[in-house]
Amino acid sequence: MATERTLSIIKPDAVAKNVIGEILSRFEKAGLKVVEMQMKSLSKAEAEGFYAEHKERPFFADLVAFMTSGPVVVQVLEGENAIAQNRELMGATNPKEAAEGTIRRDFAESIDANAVHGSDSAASAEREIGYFFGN
Ligand code: RTP
Ligand code: MG
Repeated sequence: MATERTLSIIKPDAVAKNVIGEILSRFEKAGLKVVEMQMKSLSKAEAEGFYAEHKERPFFADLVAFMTSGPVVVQVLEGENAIAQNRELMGATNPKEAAEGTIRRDFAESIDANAVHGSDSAASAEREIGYFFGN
């Protein structure tokens, strides 16, 4: 297995719930290392650009409104198989379908306010890390 990097975002609902530390702790306990990190409020243009792949989807406007509703914490996680491992720790997009013990099952309220983002492929990880942290 290869050492990979993936982009993770702690979304506004989780920041508001005061569980930044608990979520980071899940990554660390699973062996993923935080190698870059910033807390910021996304502008509308930043959120639209980040989720550009979804711009034709019916939920796009709600997604952008949610992602700009409060500060987020953006980090790069590094470790063995980091992209898939992070997705596993996160759980399904809809927290009602997320497995027990996953971040979304434990901290997310709804499919819109679902606590975390994680890159879904090597190509996405490369683009998303560059989007926030450059190359
Ligand atoms: P993310 O990109 O945020 O890590 O989430 P994901 O890969 O699990 O899900 P994705 O399909 O990429 O969708 C991005 C975000 O859009 C919202 N969404 N709403 N109402 C809906 O049917 C719907 N589908 C997706 C979710 O907040 C999801 O995280
Ligand atoms: Mg996605």
